[in-house]
Amino acid sequence: SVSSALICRRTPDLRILICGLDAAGKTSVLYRLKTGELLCTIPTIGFNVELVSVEGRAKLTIWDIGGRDKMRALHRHYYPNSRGVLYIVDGVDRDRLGESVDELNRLCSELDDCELGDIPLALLCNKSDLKPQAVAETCNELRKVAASIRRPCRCFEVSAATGAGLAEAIDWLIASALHELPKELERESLSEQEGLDKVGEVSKAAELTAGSGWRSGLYSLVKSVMLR
Ligand SMILES: Nc1nc2c(ncn2[C@@H]2O[C@H](COP(=O)(O)OP(=O)(O)O)[C@@H](O)[C@H]2O)c(=O)[nH]1
Ligand SMILES: [Mg+2]
Repeated sequence: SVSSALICRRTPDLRILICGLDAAGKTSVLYRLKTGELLCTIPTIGFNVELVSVEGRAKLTIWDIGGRDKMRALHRHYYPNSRGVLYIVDGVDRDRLGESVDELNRLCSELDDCELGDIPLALLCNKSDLKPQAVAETCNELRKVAASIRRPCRCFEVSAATGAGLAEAIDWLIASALHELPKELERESLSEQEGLDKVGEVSKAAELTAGSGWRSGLYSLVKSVMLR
């Protein structure tokens, strides 16, 4: 209806969580998004939180809640009202990939327990600047994991150091959080429900390589975040 369309024009506020093992790059991703720079991080005790405004799209409150064992017990207190999750994986550290997948599965069951609904989960394979090939392999393995996750889920190769891939990941997360349809689906003039079904199929199959399909059709966004 017209009124709901008008309400939707207001820039939405979205609460986003950053999760992942220690040293995966959670804090670096947060501050890359916030400032466009890689800052020197120290292991996070407690949490970091920043407001990141994505021009014309959304205002994000992004919580980096730390990845250390002692903090885990507190995590579930941060889940309520969250609208999306950035799960950071060290794409270079192959030794800890299994541990990271275990943590991811644990996170997913905790999110299910909190009844947050189908909030989207972006899996960020970080440190692509360091070893692009290793990160691509990690990303391929995570696509299989993503396919088994019962919520919108997609893998991205990123670098907090250079900012590569981050705009696209945030773009997808915002669109999924707002249940927006990629323009390519609009062009096919599907009904809203058909479109949402298709978005679900696409994101769950998670076979699209980063950049194909969605990127071109999705809304203009975030470049400003990265270039600021
Ligand atoms: N080369 C490279 N190093 C990174 C990247 N992201 C994080 N790091 C480094 O990885 C280490 C852990 O990062 P940090 O953000 O503190 O991880 P956290 O424990 O998940 O918050 C730090 O030494 C960062 O400088 C990246 O994209 N590329
Ligand atoms: Mg940290």
